[in-house]
Amino acid sequence: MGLSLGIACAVVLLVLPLITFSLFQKYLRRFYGFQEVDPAGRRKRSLSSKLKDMQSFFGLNQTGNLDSYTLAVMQTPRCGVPDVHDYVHSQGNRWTKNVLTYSVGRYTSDLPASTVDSLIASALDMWAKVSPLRFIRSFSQQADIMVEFEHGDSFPFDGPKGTLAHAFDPGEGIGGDVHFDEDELWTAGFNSSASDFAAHEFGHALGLRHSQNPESLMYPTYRARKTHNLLSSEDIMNINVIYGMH
Ligand SMILES: [Ca+2]
Ligand SMILES: [Ca+2]
Ligand SMILES: [Zn+2]
Ligand SMILES: [Zn+2]
Repeated sequence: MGLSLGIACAVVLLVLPLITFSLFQKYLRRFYGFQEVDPAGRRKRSLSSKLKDMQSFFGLNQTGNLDSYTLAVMQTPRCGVPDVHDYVHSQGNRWTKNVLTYSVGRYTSDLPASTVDSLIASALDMWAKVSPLRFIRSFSQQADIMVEFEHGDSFPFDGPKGTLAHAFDPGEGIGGDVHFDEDELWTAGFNSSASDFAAHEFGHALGLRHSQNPESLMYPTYRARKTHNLLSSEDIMNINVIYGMH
């Protein structure tokens, strides 16, 4: 939490109220299941109650108002996977096998393919070290985990910043796939944290959800960490709950 709060005051001064309102609705729609009209005809939950859910997730004061701390979190680049899952149809949250294939379908034009390959290998290795899971490189377009820097699904990205990547729960087809937003500039300078970020997305591909614990690799916002290539004890416990111990 501290990481986002530090920049709160600087950020809020730069923001126009109108832009803010649409950002805020979009954020709650995308990550907290806010709907203007509830298709089931039940009483819809108000925007402010969804905002309280978001504030609670990030450990902020649950004011139900868009204060500067809340806004700062909403403007922090993050993963595209929602923070609450009860409204999303889930395909099931684990693979029924321990040996998974992965393949890079489309590379970014920002980095050499060999750099991307080694980032992905080291990100997957973080999970393999602490679980019975094994990852085998494949060149097929039908690998279990397809990694893409372009994508054609119904969850469009948003240009630079904002959402950086997203991933799908274990399952057939698009299940387990990881997509990075090619509108980001994936630079070599990003590398020190890039394997952590990729490992976060692979966590979703293995069935993990977002964590409220800022120490966890599965925390939803992107930030530079002091240490790299390290899972938190919570991450290790959660992957072991699903797949068993190493
Ligand atoms: Ca797949
Ligand atoms: Ca983006
Ligand atoms: Zn995520
Ligand atoms: Zn996608």
